Amino acid sequence: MSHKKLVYLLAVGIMFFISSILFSVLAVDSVKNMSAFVSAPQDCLWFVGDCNKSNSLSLPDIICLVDHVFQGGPRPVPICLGDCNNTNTITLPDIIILVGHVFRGQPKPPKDLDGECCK
Ligand SMILES: [Ca+2]
Ligand SMILES: [Ca+2]
Repeated sequence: MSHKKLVYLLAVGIMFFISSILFSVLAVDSVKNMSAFVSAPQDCLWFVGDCNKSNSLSLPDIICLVDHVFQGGPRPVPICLGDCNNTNTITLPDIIILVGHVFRGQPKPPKDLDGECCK
């Protein structure tokens, strides 16, 4: 094997070695970023139905929902603050569920586990 061929093969080998290290570093980094994105703890701030963000469910929350549904008042943000049946809309059944909990001792509206209302 000639000296030129040997130098050429050595250079190709070194380049391959360096590129494989760079690739693995980048791949590990992107996997770390992806897993951080997937498993990032989300903000769990509110109770479903806590329309006035008081950290409790009571009459003012019902009034807040009634105002939105029947009077055109502002929609609670995030929507899970008023979406007591997890339909992604706020309508009369949501109010009925909240009234049932506040005045009749029925269970709390179910948590919105993939949203901000997971308390
Ligand atoms: Ca409240
Ligand atoms: Ca709803």
